[in-house]
Amino acid sequence: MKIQQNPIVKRYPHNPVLTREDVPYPVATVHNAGIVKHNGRYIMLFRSHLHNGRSIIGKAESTDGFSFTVDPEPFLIPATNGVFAEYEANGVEDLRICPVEDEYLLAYSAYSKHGVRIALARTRNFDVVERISLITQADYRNVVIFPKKIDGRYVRLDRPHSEISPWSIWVSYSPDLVHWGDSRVIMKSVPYHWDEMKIGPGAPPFKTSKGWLHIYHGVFQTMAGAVYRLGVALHDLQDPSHIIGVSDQWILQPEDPWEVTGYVPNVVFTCGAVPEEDGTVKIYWGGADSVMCVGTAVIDELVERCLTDSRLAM
Ligand code: BMA
Repeated sequence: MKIQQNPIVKRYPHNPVLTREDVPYPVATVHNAGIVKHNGRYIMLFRSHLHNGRSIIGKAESTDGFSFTVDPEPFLIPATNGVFAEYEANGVEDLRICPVEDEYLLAYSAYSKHGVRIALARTRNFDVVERISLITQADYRNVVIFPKKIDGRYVRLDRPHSEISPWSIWVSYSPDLVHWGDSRVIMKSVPYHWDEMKIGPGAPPFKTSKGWLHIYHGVFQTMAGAVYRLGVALHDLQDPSHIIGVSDQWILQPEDPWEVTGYVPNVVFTCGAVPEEDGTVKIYWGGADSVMCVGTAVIDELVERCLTDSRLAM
């Protein structure tokens, strides 16, 4: 008997939607893209490894969210002067596009000989980009910012590096996008669970009637290396530091050939998702750090998983 699988995230049948062959300048990979719908067009800001092993960010556009055309030139490369030049010298990676009130905040990993930290930039139209500040010290990755200020402050999730306790998700607040504080841990991996090794923020959270929905990544260490999967958590609308529920089950794991093999095998990694008016969400993920893929889920079903089949947040 064949067991019928009914995945909660339905893969687009023509994945991958973007590969290095689609890029008009030389790159080794295309992955871990932030994405939003801006004026009816999908704007994707994707990471590529150059042939020196360092990463830059390219831009692709689409009218339907599935078929993308890449700009002739990269969108964001390491800064060449000022403080950003020192901290971006070894590459820029895994950019999230966070729609916050009336602008887009771009949060990305900045690599240098000093480690990895998060840089923040802003744009309104994807033509002009203004760098704001380096908003963490070293050894932080995966910053996502909630769409709305709460009590006058911006709210972000991030993932500090930790050799002492499992890599966990933290919350911080800022009045001005530059100074961040009131930090505390709000979600941890669970021992002997699919996310037991580490977790980190994924796509910027988006609003549902039951809470902010956050698609995150979780990692499990196997004898053959780490496996990156996606999970989902629901945060309180008034107080995002309060987690209402975290789905016990993952929502996506590496299965397609371009997720199972590639530059880094067994990876699905998200930096962006687009909620649609019909109640679905398009989730975008890098497959094996090599290509970009998309799938669709029903938002209510993701919320339901958090409410009815939840594991403890910590
Ligand atoms: C993480 C980051 C991601 C990457 C993932 C899998 O630590 O480097 O950019 O997709 O590993 O290699």
